[in-house]
Amino acid sequence: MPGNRFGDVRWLRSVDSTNRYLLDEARAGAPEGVVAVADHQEAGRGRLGRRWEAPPGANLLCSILLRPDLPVGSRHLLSTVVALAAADACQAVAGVTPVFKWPNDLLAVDGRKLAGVLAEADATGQPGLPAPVVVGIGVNVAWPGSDADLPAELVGRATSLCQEADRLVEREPLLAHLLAALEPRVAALGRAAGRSAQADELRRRCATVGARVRVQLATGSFDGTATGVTDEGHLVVATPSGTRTVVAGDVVHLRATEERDPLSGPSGRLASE
Ligand code: BT5
Repeated sequence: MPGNRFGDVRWLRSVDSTNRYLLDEARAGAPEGVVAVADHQEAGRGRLGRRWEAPPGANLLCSILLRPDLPVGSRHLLSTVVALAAADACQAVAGVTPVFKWPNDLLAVDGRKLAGVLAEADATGQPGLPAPVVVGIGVNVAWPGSDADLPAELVGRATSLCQEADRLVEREPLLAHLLAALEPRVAALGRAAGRSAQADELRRRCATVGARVRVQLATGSFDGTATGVTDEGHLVVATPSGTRTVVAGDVVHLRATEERDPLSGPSGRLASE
């Protein structure tokens, strides 16, 4: 792809994890822009040690090596631009418009998960090269075809582009669109105004903003109302004890069920969606 830094696309038949593969390549000095795609991952990684599931050949499983010259506080935007580029590709190739759930999920309008992003950095760095960040994304393309395909814990929680578009969607054009859309978004991160524009797009399309949320941190959890996303891509949450900015953490969207559940207490019970 002329003018696109993502020209070195390595399509692997099977690998434990495309993120692991690319982190090792980065440690061996691979340049920015290498892309690893796999038909199958034996140990696909989610965040916080979780697993990413996909049967062989069905979904887009890819990782992108970036070597950003970014303020450290803005690193979150690397995941953001990959998620935004994936959403561009879902729209262009499948006619599906995802919404975002902070920090890293693409959801269908009914809240089921279409894609997840996992960014992993290598702190050690390589001489003469900016430190690498590998951003991996799994997009459900053909799997699940329906809830019947899913393990019990994902029933009602995962969907695919084929299901949402109600037609065949292919991985190759999706990847091509994703990489084409990613180029100007990564370039924009080099300027403060560009970073702010990417964060603004996330802010406008993020279903988390305005939602009641439970934020789970390594140190515990708290509830509040998400009120915004900073120019660094961090989540702003209003709580009874003041405003908190969440740099990294898990977020559950909450909904009041009082009116639907006569057994809930006077303050309304909150249930995770
Ligand atoms: C994520 O984690 O959403 C990040 C997923 C990143 C996967 C890509 S694939 C290419 C690259 N190489 C890798 O090894 N990883 C990246 P998290 O927010 O922790 O979500 C994981 C949770 O989502 C799991 O615990 C399940 O509950 C659920 N899940 C697993 N597979 C799913 C799927 N295909 N669709 C929807 N939800 C899924």
